[in-house]
Amino acid sequence: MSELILSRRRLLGTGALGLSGLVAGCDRINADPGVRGLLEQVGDVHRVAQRALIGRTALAKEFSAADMSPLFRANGSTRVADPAYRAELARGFAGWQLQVSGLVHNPMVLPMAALMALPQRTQITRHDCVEGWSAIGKWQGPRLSAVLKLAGLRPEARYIVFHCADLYGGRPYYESIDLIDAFHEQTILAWRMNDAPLTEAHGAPLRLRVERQLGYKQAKYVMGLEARSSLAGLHGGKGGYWEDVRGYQWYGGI
Ligand SMILES: Nc1nc2c(c(=O)[nH]1)N[C@H]1C(S)=C(S)[C@@H](COP(=O)(O)O)O[C@H]1N2
Ligand SMILES: [Mo]
Repeated sequence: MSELILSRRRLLGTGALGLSGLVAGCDRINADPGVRGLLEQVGDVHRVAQRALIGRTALAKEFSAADMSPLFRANGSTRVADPAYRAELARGFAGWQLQVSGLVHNPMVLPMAALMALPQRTQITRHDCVEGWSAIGKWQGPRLSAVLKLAGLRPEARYIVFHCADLYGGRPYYESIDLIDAFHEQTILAWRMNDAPLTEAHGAPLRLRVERQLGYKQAKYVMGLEARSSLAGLHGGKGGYWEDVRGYQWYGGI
């Protein structure tokens, strides 16, 4: 904040005024169109700084059932070739288990029944794909934080990696988020979409919903979670499929 006040003073050349003088004189200063432009710039700096500091835990907008898109398109992989996946799909994922590994005190496997037995969160949110489409859908599942609390993160853990069952363009799809998003209220491991179990096209049996980020972060076909201290040495090292392949931002904030 003091840095912002300093930069306001620098911009406005009001070093002698002091903050109260500056505030008192605001209306007068605001009336000058040139100064107003400068204030707007400072406002932008402040918005960015505020978002960086406290904005990460704010909730994504939630919608009502009436807002749900009649058609939620499927994108990226819509079918998984892996034989073990296909066998589990055929039997309703009865023997499927989520693997929780890496920097945790209790590495574990969780069958679907265990994920369904945890407290559930339901949210109607908008999915924004960088390819230029959006859709509003309803998601249900346990919070990722509940699973991480069961496993117990080690202090060195900084990232949660999502290992997926599909290959896209011949490479394994994967994604990762930091612990702010991992413990965000709306970050869930969804097994239901629009009041029905996830379909294969949308990521059955389990996908990530990390609602403050773009579509490519919403990993489908999640087979395993891995807590790591660094993303180096994992696939292309940039923390996600599109990050490695096409240089997309690792933090796809919206
Ligand atoms: N495993 C996996 N997850 C993925 C993808 C993918 O190809 N494979 N595509 C991503 C992209 S770019 C988008 S927009 C969304 C699409 O989710 P949907 O198919 O449910 O619309 O999934 C994301 N998660
Ligand atoms: Mo996307």
